[in-house]
Amino acid sequence: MTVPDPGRAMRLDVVSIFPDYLAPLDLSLIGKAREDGLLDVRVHDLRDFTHDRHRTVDDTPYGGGAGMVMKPQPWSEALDHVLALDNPSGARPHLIVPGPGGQPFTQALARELAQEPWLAFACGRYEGIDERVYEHAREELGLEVSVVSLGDYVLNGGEVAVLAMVEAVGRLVPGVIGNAESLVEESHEDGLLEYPIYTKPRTWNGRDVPEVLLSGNHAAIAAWRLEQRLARTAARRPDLLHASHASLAGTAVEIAAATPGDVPELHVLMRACWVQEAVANDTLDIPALRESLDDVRASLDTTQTWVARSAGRLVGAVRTSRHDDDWFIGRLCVAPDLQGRGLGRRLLEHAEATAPDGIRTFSLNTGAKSADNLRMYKKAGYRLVDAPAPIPGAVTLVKRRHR
Ligand code: JBE
Repeated sequence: MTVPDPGRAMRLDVVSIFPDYLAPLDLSLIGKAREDGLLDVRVHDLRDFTHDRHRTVDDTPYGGGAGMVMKPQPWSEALDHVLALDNPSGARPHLIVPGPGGQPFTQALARELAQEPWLAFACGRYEGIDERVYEHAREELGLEVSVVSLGDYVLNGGEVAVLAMVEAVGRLVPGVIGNAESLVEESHEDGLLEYPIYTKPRTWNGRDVPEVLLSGNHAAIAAWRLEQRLARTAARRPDLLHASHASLAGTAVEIAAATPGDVPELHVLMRACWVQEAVANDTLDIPALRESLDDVRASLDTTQTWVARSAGRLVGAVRTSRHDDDWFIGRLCVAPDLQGRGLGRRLLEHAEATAPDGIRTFSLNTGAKSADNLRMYKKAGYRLVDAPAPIPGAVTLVKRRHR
């Protein structure tokens, strides 16, 4: 086992009266990350901080009531011990106490916690921990303390919740999972559940894989998968389905290759969209804003342009062009009254899905101050690259192709 690199590893301390419960943290990806020195996990036995013959950690509740309460003194000594251990990063731990009365543990919280250098988990048992331990940790020890719940059901203690949280947080620590993109295309990363997946054989037990997946038509596959995600989310987790998703799920928006007949409307749509960009970025010096009707017409020959129509109306567009192994996605636009409903994302996914074999990266440009665009692209897995501005005031974003 490699010694964790203290400057690099995320530190995780777990205090429990059942340290053996945390043994699974030696296994699988999290165990491997520990061996690789990416996670520095230490498990402590709360009973080591008791001083009586029976190693007592609980007592009856003041004011009466069912069950037992964890005594403050062993917890305070256990926390002192954790804080006193070698701490090269100079940080203080964020203390997480799993409990059914906490804030919900979500992917968003996992992402936040993955940014922290040091997490300490206090596993309560019985009815929970004496309230003064929380106050002491905050006020005397200066720790950030969060009560976090895995879900609305009652477990016997915090250990199972810690296993889940360490796994969810640990896999977001850079290096723990090889392919960073496999982290992006997942349920809960962008607010929709995943589409159904299939592997060989093509027919199993008389059941066929959906025909579209065998078609080789990337655009059709992407459209089918998005439809499945929307349908699944609506059926299983309607709470996740934004009004926007729902409204687009109801209206058919069709994406088709642009033809010369689309050009006048496309020109008007582009003007409307890039006036918005001009205002957001405080410049008129945007090539897209200045494309003439003839420029737009000519672009149909030099790029692949796609238009989205809803009930006959042209509501969005995008164009793609190949530059060696990069697929450049340009002029992505959505009618101003329909923005923020996932249509831009759909056009983006469509543009990506039409990339031919041999493409390794997707790239695009947007205004440095186009906050909504930047948010959407980042959510879709794009990252800003440190390159000269393609035009003044613009930025380049890139995403590796995920196959
Ligand atoms: O979800 N949790 O973190 C819990 C911890 C302890 C007991 N029940 C829970 N649900």
